Amino acid sequence: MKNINYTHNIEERVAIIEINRPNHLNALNSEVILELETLLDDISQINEIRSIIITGSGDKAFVAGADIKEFQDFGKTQGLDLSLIGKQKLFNKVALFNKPIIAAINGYALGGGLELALSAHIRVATENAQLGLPECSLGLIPGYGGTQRLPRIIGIGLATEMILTGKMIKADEAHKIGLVNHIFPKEDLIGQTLNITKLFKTKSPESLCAAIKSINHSFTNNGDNIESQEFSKLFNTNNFKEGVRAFLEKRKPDFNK
Ligand code: CO8
Repeated sequence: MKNINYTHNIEERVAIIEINRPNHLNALNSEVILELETLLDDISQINEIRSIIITGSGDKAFVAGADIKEFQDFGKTQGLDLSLIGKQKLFNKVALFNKPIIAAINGYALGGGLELALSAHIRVATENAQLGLPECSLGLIPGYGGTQRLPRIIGIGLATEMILTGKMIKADEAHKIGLVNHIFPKEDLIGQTLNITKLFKTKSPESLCAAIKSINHSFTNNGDNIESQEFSKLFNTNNFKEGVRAFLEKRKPDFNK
């Protein structure tokens, strides 16, 4: 793929996606979004891969936003398409993915870049990361889910301030307000993130998928019902039987069949 470096480690059951447009600070244009969509569709079918890390190439940026050059001449109809298609192809696909996705933020995560990280299930960052939603400075608002997901993650008060001021915050502040879960040294970002993904290997993949779906519906009217539905479906999985049998037999479950 032209704009993505992709590796996977079947033994560790993890895929690493690196967005690779360093000369444009990894800004997301429609080509990158399409490549990510195709790759995610492929990975969703690979049972051996249990989680994904998304990061940016170079040491300056995770993703510095949607590609401003691409939408500079757009009108209302194209703007609506940009938002809806981007959500369908990438942002909502990430949020509802059937395996955990961690955004490893290695520098600027701005605009659509932060919105991509907000769609991921866990965010970790390097000390030099800077996060913000500067869309109002461009005469826009966050259009890839930022006004919806940021308040859910950090609360409406702080989210409103971040969106209306467009202010970038540094990694330590992002950590303090729960926007990123961990800060890791730059040189060991992926190594430390892999330590989190190792824990997913010891969980039933169907449970992780159901938990992601259920958590995505928190703050909605139907969340409670979705949780019960997802919970009940798991009783029909072999991995539920394996998990319970392993507990009773005082051994570790083997979810890797
Ligand atoms: N789009 C396109 N190109 C970009 C972007 C971007 N978002 N960010 C950086 N670049 C390019 C620069 O134009 C520059 O290219 P060139 O060398 O050809 O001029 C190159 O990357 C390097 O950038 P800088 O020289 O600016 O690097 P600095 O270290 O001086 O500054 C910054 C780094 C502060 C990150 C600066 O690049 C910047 O402010 N970038 C824009 C950040 C931004 O506003 N992001 C939000 C974009 S809008 C958005 O994401 C909207 C999403 C939701 C709406 C769309 C869906 C509906």
